[in-house]
Amino acid sequence: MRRDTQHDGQDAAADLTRISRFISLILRHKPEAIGITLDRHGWADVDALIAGIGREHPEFDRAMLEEIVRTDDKQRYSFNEDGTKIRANQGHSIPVDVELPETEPPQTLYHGTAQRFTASIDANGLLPESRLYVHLSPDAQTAQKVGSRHGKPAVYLVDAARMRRDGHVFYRSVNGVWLTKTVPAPYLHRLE
Ligand code: HQG
Repeated sequence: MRRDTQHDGQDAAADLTRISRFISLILRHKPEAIGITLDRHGWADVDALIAGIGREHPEFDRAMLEEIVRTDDKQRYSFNEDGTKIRANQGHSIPVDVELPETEPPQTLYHGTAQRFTASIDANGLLPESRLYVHLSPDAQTAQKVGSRHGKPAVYLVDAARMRRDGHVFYRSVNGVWLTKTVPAPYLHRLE
């Protein structure tokens, strides 16, 4: 097989992306996939994570983990202060409390979804589905990208100010995603 520096670089990047997806699965949904547990604040032990992933990816080490955390395009993960623990910043399906303070949202937030979900959303509002919270974006462009993950995108504007006045609680994850339990249909306005 032909090897050159460029291909090695691409292979290494592809490995990191694959492992990053796996870390996301472990830290948000399925720590048991590598036989580890999360504490109630979502923290995993870094050495246990590295050892667990190392069973499937023998080349994986602390330097690779640090690179994944540092370069992640959505800043999905955080280390604790002394670097012995790691957690996902948001996106969990398992019930952990990542200790986000209740935060006053901007007037409007956005939600990106797929067009095929809009009939159900128009009828039932936004539900968290498999996750703990509905995820909202600070701008329409980000929402559009989130929606494209599911198919032909549709974007809703969310009247966050009115929700807040009506007693709905909002959190902002450390990577800038807005979270709330549900968004009832009257607060939604379909943009496209
Ligand atoms: C839809 C990504 C039918 C909802 C993103 C969404 C985000 C309904 C899907 C984060 C519905 C759930 C989360 C209803 C909601 N009827 N469908 N009543 N209510 N839905 O992946 O928000 O790259 O769990 O519109 O950037 O797409 O993973 O949520 O389409 O921040 O880090 O049900 O995941 O980040 O899908 O994405 P998801 P999401 P990562």
